[in-house]
Amino acid sequence: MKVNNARIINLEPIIDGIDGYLCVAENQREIPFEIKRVYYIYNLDSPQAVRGKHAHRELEQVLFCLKGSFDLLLDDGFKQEKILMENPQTGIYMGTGVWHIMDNFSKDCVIMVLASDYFTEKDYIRDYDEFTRFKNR
Ligand code: T46
Repeated sequence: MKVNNARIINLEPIIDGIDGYLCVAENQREIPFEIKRVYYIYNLDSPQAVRGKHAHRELEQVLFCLKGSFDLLLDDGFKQEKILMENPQTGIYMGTGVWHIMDNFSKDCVIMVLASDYFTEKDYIRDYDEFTRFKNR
């Protein structure tokens, strides 16, 4: 990937024929950190819905689009990359200091995020100028 501190994590599905596919994501294996929190986002019916617009100071996360699709814009302060999230096997690892914006959600979109720590608002950088200063510190 072009953006620093972000990469693709491909989960190899266990294919059970007519019984469907199964994907596994384990601590410190497919997921490169200890998972302390899982959250999911759904009910993205509005075409105007936009989420993210922030970066994290210390949190690491892996995002999966379990159903439907959305666009994920990543920005490391120098380079930007837009990824179409539409495959539940494909996770995006976002390390510290990656500004991200999520939009263009399909109505049936379900996003799951695995995070390396508990929620704290202090870890968020929600102002782009502050993000630029953080990256140039
Ligand atoms: C991220 C992207 C991918 C909590 O109270 N606990 C939580 O664990 C989370 C994730 C959120 N919240 C509260 C904080 C806000 O008052 O829920 C509200 C919505 O959170 P936010 O506006 O940050 O949602 P998104 O979708 O813009 O961002 C979320 C995560 O917060 C963020 O860490 O990287 O998904």
